[in-house]
Amino acid sequence: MKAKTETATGISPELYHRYLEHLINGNSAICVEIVNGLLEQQIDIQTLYIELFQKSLYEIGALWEQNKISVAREHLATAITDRAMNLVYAQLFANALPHRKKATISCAANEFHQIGGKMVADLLEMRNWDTHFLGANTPVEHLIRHLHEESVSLVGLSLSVYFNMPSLLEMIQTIRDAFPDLDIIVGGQAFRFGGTEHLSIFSHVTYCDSIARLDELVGQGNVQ
Ligand code: B12
Repeated sequence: MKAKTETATGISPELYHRYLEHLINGNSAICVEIVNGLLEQQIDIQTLYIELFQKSLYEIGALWEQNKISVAREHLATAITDRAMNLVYAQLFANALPHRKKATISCAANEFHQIGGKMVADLLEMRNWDTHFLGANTPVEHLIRHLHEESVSLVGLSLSVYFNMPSLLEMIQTIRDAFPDLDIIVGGQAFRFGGTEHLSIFSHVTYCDSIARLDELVGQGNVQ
């Protein structure tokens, strides 16, 4: 059966709830079918990411917090989401331009939430950035080595849990020491209730409260 959308750019509440139910029940095949249906209808990728993947994972997190689902089921939902995101890559990389600025996206050391950072990396690809996504828990010395090897124009750092703030700040300081003028953007749920004041002591570090601001903050990555 084909996925049903309410508009060309949105996801109907009915479809969302069907997807969520199958996500919770671990029905990868149906989740994949729904996502493939939306892609066939040329859903905007950012809408897919935010209105389906992010929304459902936030709901999964709330259910886990209320002890209504197990940690195992939360891991299952995350794994299905990760698979579903991989369905977009044929489309995402199809029109990559040859000359693009490089961006590296990473989680702070000890930060295991990586779906948000992966989304940001993809959304930068869509804006013509040549993006390296390093995933969760990157040791700071290896991030620095990577930045030296790749000569990037932008670093994006993701933080989901507030208790990892010291490792984020250490990471920023170490990048700042090695690359005084390199632009850094920081985002993630750790800042939901504050914490951006820790970032204000650094130059060239911008907090991004929503990926809707990516255009304004980083623009396009193609070399003019
Ligand atoms: C899946 C999950 C996990 C998985 C992660 C696996 C993986 N492969 O990623 C695992 C099991 C590892 C995990 C562990 C823990 N988790 Co958890 N987890 C989640 C869950 C359910 C989904 C996370 C997710 O992918 N969300 C969807 C993405 C798309 O959203 P996002 O991360 O917010 O990203 C968006 C924006 O924030 C932003 N963004 C993010 N990064 C960046 C970076 C840049 C540069 C920019 C510009 C933007 C940006 O853009 C993204 C797109 O809009 C959330 C629930 C929730 N509300 O998200 C809890 C949640 C994040 N976890 C939570 C907790 C408490 C934990 C643990 C401490 C639990 C424990 N006691 O062990 C540990 C911490 C582990 C660690 N050291 O990091 C809390 C965090 C509360 C807080 N903020 O302090 C949450 C919110 C659950 C809850 N409701 O309480 N978790």
